[in-house]
Amino acid sequence: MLIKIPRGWELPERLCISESRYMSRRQIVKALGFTGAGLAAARLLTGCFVDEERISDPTFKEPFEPNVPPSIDSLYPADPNPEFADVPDGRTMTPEDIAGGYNNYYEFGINKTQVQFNAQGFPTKPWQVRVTGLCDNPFTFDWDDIHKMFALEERVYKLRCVEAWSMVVPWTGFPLAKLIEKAQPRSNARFVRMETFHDPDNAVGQRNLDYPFPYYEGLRIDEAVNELSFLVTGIFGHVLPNQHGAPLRLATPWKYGFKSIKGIVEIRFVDSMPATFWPDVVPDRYDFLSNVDPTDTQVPWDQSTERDIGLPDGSEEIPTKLYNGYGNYVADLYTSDGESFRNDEPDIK
Ligand SMILES: Nc1nc2c(c(=O)[nH]1)N[C@H]1C(S)=C(S)[C@@H](COP(=O)(O)O)O[C@H]1N2
Ligand SMILES: [Mo]
Repeated sequence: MLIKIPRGWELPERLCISESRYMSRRQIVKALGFTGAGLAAARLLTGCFVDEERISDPTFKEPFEPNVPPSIDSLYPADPNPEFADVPDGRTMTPEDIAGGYNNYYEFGINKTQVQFNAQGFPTKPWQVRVTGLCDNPFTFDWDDIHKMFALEERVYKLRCVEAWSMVVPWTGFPLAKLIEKAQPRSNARFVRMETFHDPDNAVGQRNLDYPFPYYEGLRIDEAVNELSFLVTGIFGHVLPNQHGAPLRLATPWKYGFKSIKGIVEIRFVDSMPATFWPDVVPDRYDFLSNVDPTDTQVPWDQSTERDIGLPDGSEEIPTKLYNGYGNYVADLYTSDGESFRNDEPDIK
């Protein structure tokens, strides 16, 4: 069944269609020598919705722990890491159904409330993650290893989306630094590139050719080994449900949410700055670092405040903090040269 789906928040007000399609159409129109009027007409013809098939029944809610064997289930809930055990900054924990009912995961469509349904039944088993590139100990690990390879811990983190909404949730997982230590990166490994699965048969949003799937992200290696960088296997004391990026996603709480890549299948050590998904989709708006910054004016959403999705509508706007309030962990990373990659061209696609 084809239905009309509202525009995603990541799309700018002025467009009814996604910018990447707009960009490529603009390039085509330019190449054909059409005028602005021709472009406007082309845009009108496209209509104001994206065709997306709804693949599941929205009245059915997937249980949060589908098919988890007892040997893995028993690892949850993991012990809280005392450093991140409390809800920070006088915030409140976001209720689980709200966090799990409002998701950015374009692989499952651009409508945040629909993602949980479109992601139902997505096969996360078997799953393989490749750790590869410039390292002495490349390895792959599977669904069981994701949960068993390193000691799991729980951390309450804030997540701040560039769309100026935020939430506070308890993730379960392990430090990215542990995985990096095991991989033994070489001295020329200056960045870590991560990639999401590609499975358009099972991920309806990946049939939307406006976006350059599979999703890809990256960190500087010093960011990746920072204490805060966390590979996430669970939430609210159980295995991660699909809409949050099962079976493995990243949490980098001082950066905008889109850096926290979901559905990871590859972690690759590279020697120069990798291209990343959103800066490729909307050039000049997002940069490689994308640290939370209340003074940022390159994005269409006012970054000075944010809305906590767990609080009732109309509640007070919360002032946004530089580095999302995690400056004591990460500010040192950005005091030397190379702070902004805004105008840098990625070397690796
Ligand atoms: N693969 C993939 N990862 C992704 C996204 C996506 O569309 N695809 N969206 C990002 C964005 S914009 C945000 S805000 C967070 C949302 O995470 P949550 O749904 O668990 O709150 O996931 C990020 N990771
Ligand atoms: Mo986001």
